[in-house]
Amino acid sequence: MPEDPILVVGTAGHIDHGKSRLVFALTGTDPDRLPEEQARGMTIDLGFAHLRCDDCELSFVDVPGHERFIRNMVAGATGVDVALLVVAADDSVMPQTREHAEVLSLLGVERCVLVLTKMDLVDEEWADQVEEEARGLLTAAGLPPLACVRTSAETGRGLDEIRRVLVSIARDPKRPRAPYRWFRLPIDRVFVVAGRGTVATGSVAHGAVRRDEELELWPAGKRVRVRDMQMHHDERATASGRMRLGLNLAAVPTDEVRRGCELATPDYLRPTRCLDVWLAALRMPGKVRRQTLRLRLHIATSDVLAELRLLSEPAAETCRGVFGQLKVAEPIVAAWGQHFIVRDESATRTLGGGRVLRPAARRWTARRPPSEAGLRALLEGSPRERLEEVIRDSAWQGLAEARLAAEAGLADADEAARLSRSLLDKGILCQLETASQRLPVHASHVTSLGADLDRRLRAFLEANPRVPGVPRSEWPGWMPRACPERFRPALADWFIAQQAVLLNGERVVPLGHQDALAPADQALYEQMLQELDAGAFQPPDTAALRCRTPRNDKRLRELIDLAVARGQLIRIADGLWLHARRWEEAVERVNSTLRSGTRLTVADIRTLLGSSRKFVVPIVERLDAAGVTRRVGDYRELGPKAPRP
Ligand SMILES: Nc1nc2c(ncn2[C@@H]2O[C@H](COP(=O)(O)OP(=O)(O)OP(=O)(O)O)[C@@H](O)[C@H]2O)c(=O)[nH]1
Ligand SMILES: [Mg+2]
Repeated sequence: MPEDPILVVGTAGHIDHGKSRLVFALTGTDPDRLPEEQARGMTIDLGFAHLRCDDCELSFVDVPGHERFIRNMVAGATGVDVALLVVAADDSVMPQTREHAEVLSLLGVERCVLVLTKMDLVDEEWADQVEEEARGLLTAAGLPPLACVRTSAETGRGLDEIRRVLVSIARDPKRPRAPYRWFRLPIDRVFVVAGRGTVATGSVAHGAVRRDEELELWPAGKRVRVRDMQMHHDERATASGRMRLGLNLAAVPTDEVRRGCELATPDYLRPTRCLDVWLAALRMPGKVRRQTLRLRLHIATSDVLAELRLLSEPAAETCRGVFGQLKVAEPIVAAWGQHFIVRDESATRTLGGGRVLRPAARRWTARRPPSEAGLRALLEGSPRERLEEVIRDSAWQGLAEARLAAEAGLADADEAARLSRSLLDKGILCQLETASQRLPVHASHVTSLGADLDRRLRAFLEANPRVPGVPRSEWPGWMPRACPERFRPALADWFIAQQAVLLNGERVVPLGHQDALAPADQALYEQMLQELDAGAFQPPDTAALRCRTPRNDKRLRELIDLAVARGQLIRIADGLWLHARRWEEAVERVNSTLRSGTRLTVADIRTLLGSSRKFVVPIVERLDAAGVTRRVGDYRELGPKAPRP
């Protein structure tokens, strides 16, 4: 059975315009619960009330209008489905009417009802003018009102109409809902219930939660258990979607929870002190235009000092649609797409606001400057494009799917997995795999690494002209340190498989590599080969080579390695090489004799090859290793890889 519609309604508007009295008149609950509020006749902190209207549950968050308490207003306006913008008909639009309208718009509140209060004090023509002014303001703020209701708390006028409007919004099947499956609740109030302990309340941002579920309490990141929960004093076993919720947390001291803390599904959020953002609007706090500003960030129910750095020099006193990076004074949590407000450092003026693009960003530096294209992809791109950018930016970090989803603003880890697969299919990502793990990497990193490896490989071979290439076993060591060690062999193989480099025997060389030798080396090389060829099956070792001098010893050894890599020499044992022609001859002679049906002893082979005992033993062992022969007692028979005639 579908749940009854629930709507979280926030008030907004200038001080003394009748917000609290309206909530009282609608619900019968006075939202001004603090003694100080009662004494001063004004709202200081958030107030709460609720009303059941037919099948709809209407929750009210009443905010203060006083300019000194805007931080409370912002905390309350976070997470409301619809705002009642209250304007006293006898006073019309005032400074906090404007400021609240701007805050609502910057926080992404999409639905607003204009309420003219105190209609018992003015006539209709007067009210027409007030309505026109207020409508103009809201429309200019991008929040055209869904309805305008004229009310009086004295006479009760308009109250039924407000209820009717709210019920129709609550029942609207097209009401936007956050697509995220994770549970998230920014806490706006904490209190203790005797015998039950700490209760934290707030407007659920999105997701579902069950009794006894474990959540993370941020920014500390502590795991807590939901002992039980209530919506307006009604016990609930589960809750999902936008609503006011009070969560009774097991074994959490009250001093560990305060407004600004958040509760969320484990592994969804993580603390950050640096965020890449987009500012829908920003007014300079002082007379001078600056690229770096100190200000106060209001995000969800928390507010912290922050330093904002704009991507480019501000062109005017008011910027619109600009990118920036926020460095905050204390750790906070944030998610992609989240709305925020910025106010001046002394908290007297709202300067603007925007949305989070990268919740956990790296500091912009001269060495690692921000990518405007990347920021734009996060702002305007499709979910798949955002995921692509998050993976590109994470380089070799290999974020888990849950993290990718949180940072790209995807519904859940399944969506991240599905979109990752489509990026892989399109070749936008490469996937490195070990037996048990996978690391998706943006193809651009692999491509640019390939170009870099090619350059380094060429430079290495140029500096070492007699080295025939990088031994395959050493090739993973050429992979970047940024790539996790366990994935380096897979990455190294990937370049070979993609033919970004070539495998020449067991050596890695760049494409089109010609190991041309300098003339002096070439002469020595040929001499060495000739001597080894002439040595037949009793070839000289390096010390015995006539072409060797004390000065060319190292060079000669390198040339021998090169000849082995080129397949012109066959390494038999330490310090013993046969010319490739001689090796083939040995294989041929031994093979044809064995094929004629004779078994051979080592002494027979020595005679067959005209060799001596010192050489023939390693040669026969090498023939065994190559599978040309097979040892049976004192004899050699045909091996499994003996060439067929
Ligand atoms: N005559 C008349 N007075 C009203 C009406 N609504 C509110 N008032 C009075 O206006 C004063 C301010 O009302 P509140 O509801 O406290 O105003 P508020 O907007 O909540 O003020 P803050 O919370 O401080 O921003 C109170 O004295 C109310 O009794 C109305 O419809 N008619
Ligand atoms: Mg009030």
